[in-house]
Amino acid sequence: MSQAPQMASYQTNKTPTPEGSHAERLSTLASAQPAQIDRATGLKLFKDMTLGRRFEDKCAEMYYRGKMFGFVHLYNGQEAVSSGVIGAMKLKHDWFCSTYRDHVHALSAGVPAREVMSELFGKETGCSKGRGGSMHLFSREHHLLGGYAFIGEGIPVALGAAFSSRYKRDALGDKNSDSVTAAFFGDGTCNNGQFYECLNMAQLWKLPIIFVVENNKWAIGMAHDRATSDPEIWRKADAFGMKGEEVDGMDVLAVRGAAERAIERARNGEGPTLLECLTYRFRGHSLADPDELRSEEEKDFWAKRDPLKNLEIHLKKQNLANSDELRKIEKDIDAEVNDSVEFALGAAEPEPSDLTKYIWAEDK
Ligand SMILES: Cc1ncc(C[n+]2csc(CCOP(=O)(O)OP(=O)(O)O)c2C)c(N)n1
Ligand SMILES: [Mg+2]
Repeated sequence: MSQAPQMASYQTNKTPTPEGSHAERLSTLASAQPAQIDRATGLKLFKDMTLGRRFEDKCAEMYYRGKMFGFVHLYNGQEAVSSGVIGAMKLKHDWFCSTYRDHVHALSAGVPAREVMSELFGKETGCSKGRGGSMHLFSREHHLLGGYAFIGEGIPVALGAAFSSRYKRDALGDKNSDSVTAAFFGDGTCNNGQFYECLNMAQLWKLPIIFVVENNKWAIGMAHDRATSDPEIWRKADAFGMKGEEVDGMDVLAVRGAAERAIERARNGEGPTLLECLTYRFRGHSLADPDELRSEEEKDFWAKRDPLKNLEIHLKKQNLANSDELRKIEKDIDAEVNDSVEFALGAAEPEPSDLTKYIWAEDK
């Protein structure tokens, strides 16, 4: 029997190094115009990122203590992306779409920690009434159009929201319809057809949407550099005549700066942006992943770029905050997270008689 043909390019099209192509790129980023922030914004960002980090740590604790079940994908390490983008948008006006790694996007969008935690415990008080769980957070009030277990599933939904914003303004004459939609998804998802179809339509109709790629180098156990034709995802915008930008996704001010530019273009009717954030997850793919594939050197490289520590250094250097203030914020956040757990544990389960409720839109 003849041997299967060798496919050299299938193995990798880049030489693997502990840090991979991300490390080279971080040193030569195409754009490095960070946002300028005042003290209030700096503290808000620190608070939002701390909430994201500590909420996720608490989920891990609950999961490993056998109190939380199902698939749970944490966001540790990637906080600068959620806080940087959503923090630059108008809450309850702009729209957001997430993935199964959605807890922190929901928190940044203003969904109360109690409602997010309740959802993870399957309680009636959860933002999806306990029917969705970790991967399907939803809040109409906070314009969170969902977390999605299928990768890429949120992108066309986000596109629809962006289309509706434009349609209301241009076809229905609503001058105030200027909302922008942010769609968050991972590097692995960019090898999926829906990504390209939606980029095409977004550029064709100049839709007010930001495609936010959270490039954390891995799609479960598949290294990004091995899986895609050009690891620089932002360059794929070129094929559609779209604006693309790459940014240090461990630096919240860099992310915010890029987000501000993209939001401005979108609101002005100048169309979409493909924003690639170079980031890293500090934990395994999900809490069921023993995380044995990634090297210790790689993890160390990224641990040194911790976005929370980066922001703290900046705030102190610019005299925007001191250590005592930041420690106080952490303490308050810990209390908020503990409160969310107590609230969720004590909340009611959905009634079995309500099994078919919320499948279709409810009558008012
Ligand atoms: C349509 C579809 N195919 C396959 C899967 C299985 N799957 C779950 S997560 C994942 C990797 C996604 O990686 P990435 O987009 O980089 O996101 P990350 O988990 O790194 O945030 C895959 C292939 C899925 N959920 N949906
Ligand atoms: Mg990934």
